[in-house]
Amino acid sequence: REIILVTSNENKFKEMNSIAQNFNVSLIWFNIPKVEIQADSLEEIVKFSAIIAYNQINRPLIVEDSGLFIEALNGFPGPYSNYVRRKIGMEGIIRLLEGEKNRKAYFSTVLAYVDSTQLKLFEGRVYGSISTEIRGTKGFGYDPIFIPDGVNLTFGEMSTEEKNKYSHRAIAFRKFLEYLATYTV
Ligand code: ITT
Ligand code: NA
Repeated sequence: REIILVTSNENKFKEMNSIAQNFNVSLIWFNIPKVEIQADSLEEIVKFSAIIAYNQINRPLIVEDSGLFIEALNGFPGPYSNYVRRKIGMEGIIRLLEGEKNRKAYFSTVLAYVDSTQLKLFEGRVYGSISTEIRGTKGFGYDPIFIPDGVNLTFGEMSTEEKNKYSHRAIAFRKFLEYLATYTV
């Protein structure tokens, strides 16, 4: 079975492809810009992205939108994670949390599947904390400052396979793959 993944982010493709193989799904990477509206929730953003992509491609596909939600900052940057990373970077996040004891945060992925009959959402979350310094050179985005609960490594210090044991994206994608296994268009 083939499923198209629309994303401009090669790391997302790599992470998901390594899981897809275990489910006998071949993931086809469409490296085209995902159209992103500005909205206050990942769900709303990804629904629009999915519909726009489906209108262009007309084949069953998935897109996902992810964000980092920091408790002491009331969930900021959340759906604005991309913009915030470009503006202030990981250093900026560490600075915002200077002297803050509560470093709890979670990553969320909302994945949308769309075909000719439906649009369906799958969420994945991983809880953890923001490190006090940047650690590791693997992964992408905020990986070097996020420590998932249960280990002392940042995502930036993990291989793709290790990150997939914990990550928001892996959780959302496995939920989708389990659904897909029971579903025929
Ligand atoms: P798309 O083409 O799929 O949109 P993107 O990299 O822009 O790729 P998002 O909009 O979903 O992806 O990501 C929002 C921000 O959160 C962006 O700065 C990412 O680098 C970061 N991010 C997303 N997933 C992440 C992960 O697993 N680990 C670390 N940072 C992540
Ligand atoms: Na994006």
